[in-house]
Amino acid sequence: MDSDGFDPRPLPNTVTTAVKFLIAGGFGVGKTTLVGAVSEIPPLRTEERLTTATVGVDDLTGLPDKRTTTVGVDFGRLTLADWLTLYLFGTPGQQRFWHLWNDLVVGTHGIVLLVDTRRLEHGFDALERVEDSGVPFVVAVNTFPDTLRHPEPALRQALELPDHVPLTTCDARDPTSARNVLITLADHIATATPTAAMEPT
Ligand SMILES: Nc1nc2c(ncn2[C@@H]2O[C@H](COP(=O)(O)OP(=O)(O)OP(=O)(O)O)[C@@H](O)[C@H]2O)c(=O)[nH]1
Ligand SMILES: [Mg+2]
Repeated sequence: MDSDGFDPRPLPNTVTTAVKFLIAGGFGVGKTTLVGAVSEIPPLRTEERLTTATVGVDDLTGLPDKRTTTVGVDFGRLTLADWLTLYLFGTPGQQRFWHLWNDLVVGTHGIVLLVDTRRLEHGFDALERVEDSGVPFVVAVNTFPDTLRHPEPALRQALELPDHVPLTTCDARDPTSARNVLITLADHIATATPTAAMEPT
């Protein structure tokens, strides 16, 4: 740890492959929470306080504790295997920051689309952007205490999600659960594109 209290955690010198994952989704689905839960370095955050000026713009239904919102990007890192590191970029969820998307998606190997099934309608625009990007993705339902357990076929139908796109559930606050979502995405990419550059050289 340096004099500023920052722990730089250098990348292990066994790592030969780095991949870029985006954590996307609508407003308040838990993107910043997930990046913070799994990151092995102190996550970079660009949070600003939500104020009364956003009442009527930002739907906080079901999010009584939410005080801030991402206005730029979240950044974290997770070394998944001794040869493989993931660079994690959490996207902003609010529509007024979506202009960042086109830059964020450049060079992305895979996307986690987080959804909150209590507010599914807020995820449709993000899903459309993810699908349009052509980047392999998985959908993860972030479960809140009052999240109803919908059967997978019903969820797939509601999201119009093709069978080849993995659909999983997680608790974005839990490092193991969040890590499993990233493993699901890594496996999906490896299966979808067996010759992908994620293999060790
Ligand atoms: N109970 C529960 N609360 C969660 C979970 N994930 C996030 N939260 C809470 O839900 C709120 C939203 O989390 P954020 O991580 O800020 O969501 P976000 O998607 O980054 O939000 P924006 O960047 O504003 O779009 C916060 O108050 C979190 O503490 C979860 O898995 N379970
Ligand atoms: Mg956020």
